[in-house]
Amino acid sequence: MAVKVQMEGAIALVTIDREQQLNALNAETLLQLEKEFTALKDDRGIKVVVVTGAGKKAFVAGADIAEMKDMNEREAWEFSGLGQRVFNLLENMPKPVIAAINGYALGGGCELALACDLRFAGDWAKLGQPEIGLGIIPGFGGTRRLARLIGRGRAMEMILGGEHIDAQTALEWGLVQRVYSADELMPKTMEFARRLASYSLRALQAAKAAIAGTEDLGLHREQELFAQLFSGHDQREGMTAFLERRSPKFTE
Ligand code: CO8
Repeated sequence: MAVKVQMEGAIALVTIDREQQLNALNAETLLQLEKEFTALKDDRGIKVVVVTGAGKKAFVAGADIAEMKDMNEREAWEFSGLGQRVFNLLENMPKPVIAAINGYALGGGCELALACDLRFAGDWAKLGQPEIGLGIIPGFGGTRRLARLIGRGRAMEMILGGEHIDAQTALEWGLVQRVYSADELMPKTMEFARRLASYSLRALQAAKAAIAGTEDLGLHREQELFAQLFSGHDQREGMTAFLERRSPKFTE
């Protein structure tokens, strides 16, 4: 199983466990996450959810490029829809969700962190939306959530520029709330989670609902634009070049 869930009192620790692929999200992993998040949503014994990645190198290095490479427009539309559905479920979870960003949070991995309520990062973490270099755009809600969190200018810089930013910059930009050393990241995250778990679930739920509201993110547009990029040359070239470890030659 690519997703592991451990309970510690009223805290659920969800670990994405595909360490060899830097925890990249394929459809199977997204479906497992959907199943686990649905169960946690309705579990009255769980008050706080913490999401992290297996190993020391990556939180999640993105959607699985090898799986996406040969998708057609329809398949890309469905894959984007699946990711959006799972991340919406997380964002709308009626209890706080904390991302413990233990390394690379790129593409779909950064989008996963954005769907959480709080982001605590290791000081070695790198965050980014590098999709542009693959000939695509973020397709799991990142275009809207990033702009909402750090503003349109910085979202443009990250999504058009495609560069990674370090944890300190992410902290300055408000993309993460706290930065910890490798020794501290999980203990401090769990300590904060325990603090939340000592409060009333009803009050936590009300606080989250009041802050988050029920805004329509307009993700349908992102899904459509994302999928259209799978009907041409550059997406396939970008992903093939990544897998072959060479620079892409974009022509469109
Ligand atoms: N997908 C699949 N495999 C991956 C991914 C990924 N996103 N990232 C890393 N891997 C694999 C590598 O292919 C490699 O596999 P192997 O050992 O079999 O060759 C293994 O993980 C280790 O990676 P590297 O050897 O590349 O490790 P490095 O330390 O050299 O580099 C990086 C680490 C910088 C994280 C590098 O792996 C990298 O750049 N990864 C890709 C990052 C990226 O571009 N992410 C965005 C992907 S696109 C996306 O997320 C779109 C989201 C919306 C999707 C919408 C639905 C269709």
